[in-house]
Amino acid sequence: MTTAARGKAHRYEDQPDVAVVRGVCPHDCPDACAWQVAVDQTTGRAVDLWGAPDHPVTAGSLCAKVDRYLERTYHAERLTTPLRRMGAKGEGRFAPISWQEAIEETASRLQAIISQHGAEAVLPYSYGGTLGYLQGEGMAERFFTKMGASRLARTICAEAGVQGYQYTVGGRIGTDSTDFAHAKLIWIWGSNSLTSNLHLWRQIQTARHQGAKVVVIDPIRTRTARAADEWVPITPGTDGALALAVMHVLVRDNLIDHDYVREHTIGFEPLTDRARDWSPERVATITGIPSERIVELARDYGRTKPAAIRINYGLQRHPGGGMATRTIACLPALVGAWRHRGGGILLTASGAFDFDTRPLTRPELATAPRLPRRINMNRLGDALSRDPARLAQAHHHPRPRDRGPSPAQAGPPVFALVVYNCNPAAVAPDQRAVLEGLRRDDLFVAVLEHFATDTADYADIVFPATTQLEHWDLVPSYGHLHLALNRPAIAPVGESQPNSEIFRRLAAAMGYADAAFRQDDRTIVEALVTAQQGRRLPADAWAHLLQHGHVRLAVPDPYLPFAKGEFPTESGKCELYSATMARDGYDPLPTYTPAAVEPDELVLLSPPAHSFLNSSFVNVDALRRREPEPAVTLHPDDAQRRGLDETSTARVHNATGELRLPVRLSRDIAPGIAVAPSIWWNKLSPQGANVNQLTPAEEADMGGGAVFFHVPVRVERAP
Ligand SMILES: Nc1nc2c(c(=O)[nH]1)N[C@H]1C(S)=C(S)[C@@H](COP(=O)(O)OP(=O)(O)OC[C@H]3O[C@@H](n4cnc5c(=O)[nH]c(N)nc54)[C@H](O)[C@@H]3O)O[C@H]1N2
Ligand SMILES: Nc1nc2c(c(=O)[nH]1)N[C@H]1C(S)=C(S)[C@@H](COP(=O)(O)OP(=O)(O)OC[C@H]3O[C@@H](n4cnc5c(=O)[nH]c(N)nc54)[C@H](O)[C@@H]3O)O[C@H]1N2
Ligand code: SF4
Ligand SMILES: [Mo]
Repeated sequence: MTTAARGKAHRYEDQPDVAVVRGVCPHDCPDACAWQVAVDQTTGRAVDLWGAPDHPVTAGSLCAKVDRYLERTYHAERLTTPLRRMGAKGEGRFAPISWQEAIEETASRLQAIISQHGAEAVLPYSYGGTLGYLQGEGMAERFFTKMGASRLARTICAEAGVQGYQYTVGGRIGTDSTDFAHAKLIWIWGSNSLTSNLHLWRQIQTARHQGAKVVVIDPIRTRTARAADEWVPITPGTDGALALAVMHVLVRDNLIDHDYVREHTIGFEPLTDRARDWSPERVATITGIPSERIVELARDYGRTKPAAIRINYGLQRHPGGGMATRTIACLPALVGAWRHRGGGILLTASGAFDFDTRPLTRPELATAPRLPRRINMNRLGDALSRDPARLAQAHHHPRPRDRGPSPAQAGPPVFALVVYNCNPAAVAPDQRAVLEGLRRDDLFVAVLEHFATDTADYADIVFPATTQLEHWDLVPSYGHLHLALNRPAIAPVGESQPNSEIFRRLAAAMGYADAAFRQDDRTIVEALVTAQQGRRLPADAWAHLLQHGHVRLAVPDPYLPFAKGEFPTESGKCELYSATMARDGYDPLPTYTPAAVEPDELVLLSPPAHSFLNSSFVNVDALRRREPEPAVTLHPDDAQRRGLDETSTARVHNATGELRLPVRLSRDIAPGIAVAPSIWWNKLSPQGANVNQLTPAEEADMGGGAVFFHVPVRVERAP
């Protein structure tokens, strides 16, 4: 792939009418690939796109989805003008209007709502359409801060795990993903790397060529599990128990790195007592993993050095997901894995960026006397309800010690929703409640989008947004240590504008006179970079980015964050016992609490489809054709018990909703689970509704995180 990409670059270097522009993939993916775009200078069209050969992680290749980015950018259904709704909400009938009309109408609706109900009646709603600093929460943050709008707790993906992980190690940092190449044992825990983190696989392959063993712990035999040396099927939501049994064996068999534990951890004695309760025999009945296998896993982990764990977000989308992540994060310290290059654990690298984002977000623009309320994005259905009790429930309270307000103090109902970089009608839990809220006649909805998504169909006003080929941005990574600059390669398609410009225009129409709303995109990006120079970035980072397109963070190379302890926790140690957790209302020691599942229920999992990125790319025909039509996959034993086979249609239902899906059978899943792929567009699904009809808006134990993978359902033959 690398050679091919180099060849390409050379081919265009010989063509004076083709310019090659550097950029970076904006998608919600740990790989943050740097790319290069060939643009025909006579037509102004992008004609080719490939992975940057000189980026250490991208190494010349993009994934199959983003290989189709030009198709997506020049898609016949790209939104090219602002739109005003003509039909009923959800119907998707619009008429084109001018930018001036769209901006003025939106600003005047917002102003009327603010003067009648206060600025908290406006709710911004955004997530991972782009991970760019600027087109993500850049100008948008300035705009909503100035307004004093409700704030959004962006909890839909990773919050439970991130909070849990931080209790143990203190920061959102871990093993450098490129160091996985040096590991001798790799556990991939709750992650389908070949689908969702492709470029890690290259490091893993390097490690395997040098004799490393790769074990995948997952209820599904994913394509990653198939490619690995071993698949350990686990009952969903029981990973914390498995980690406790591993600790039990490590202690019992004395596979502990006592020096590391003594110097760099706190709470080993009480942890030892706790782990004693979690014998492999007991945990076998919880996890479905035979006790001998648990013992083998633990011994392997204790004896192989370096051992690296790639833990990811699959296992934390559960009621006990925060505690499970916190528990697993203790393991590397117990065996001293942090000492070695290629040892440790990686959940996210985002904390390594830790930029001072004030030059971007401008917190000083706030004028409200107190911080506005914060709404948990997983509770969108409740947030859009007129019932004060439900609205109170939508307030973010990430820890037991954080109390939500009483209904009387929940604040005004939401009367305006401004959606950007997100498709909540398809991706948010409790879809019925979300759609019911979006249908409210007294709710004004503005959506910034590339396409008429399920969400855009509910908008009063739709703004056409530019893609990454058309705007400036700066993109960090949550999977590696390289920052990349994105330059616009082509002119905006149609009349589309960057999010930054749309909020700039809205700010002007709202009468926000601050200079912050007149700064241009390139200036903002440059100011953000220069503010980190000499701190998180090398002193010449901006010049380097302009020339090379990407730059490594100014962190040591190799990057072994905890080789000498130095955990950014309260104690400065890896907290096996956490006083912070006790104060926050949790058990200070690792533990496991089972989640409720009735005997006749299956646990429905809906992990990402290989060819989609969340709900992005579902409308790219070539990619949709690669995905099988939505179906529910069952273990043959579970199907037989229900009188189902591959000719049947199943009724899959629970208290949240119901779907009818064709049945598929597979022995590549653990018994007791059902699998349906995410995240189809509702309107492109055979039934007009996707799996989020069934996912409840309940919260995980930490961070107000979503529980997309703890969805108990009943499955029976559809009449
Ligand atoms: N192609 C593609 N790539 C993507 C995405 C996409 O939609 N498509 N999404 C992107 C986003 S937003 C994110 S957050 C990341 C997600 O990346 P990851 O967090 O790595 O998530 P997945 O790769 O979906 O892997 C989740 C895995 O967890 C498993 N799982 C579910 N419950 C449990 C459990 O209780 N225990 C264990 N051990 N495993 C469990 C599922 O079966 C699944 O295989 O990927 C990003 N990359
Ligand atoms: N059942 C189930 N549901 C899930 C998950 C699951 O595994 N199963 N995964 C969850 C996870 S991990 C996540 S992160 C969320 C993801 O949910 P979202 O963050 O909503 O991700 P996408 O579905 O990709 O939608 C992003 C939208 O942003 C738009 N967009 C992209 N770039 C821009 C831009 O520059 N400007 C504007 N205005 N728009 C842009 C895209 O066109 C797209 O429609 O979904 C969650 N939902
Ligand atoms: S989605 Fe991920 S793997 Fe694909 S190009 Fe973007 S960053 Fe790379
Ligand atoms: Mo995510």
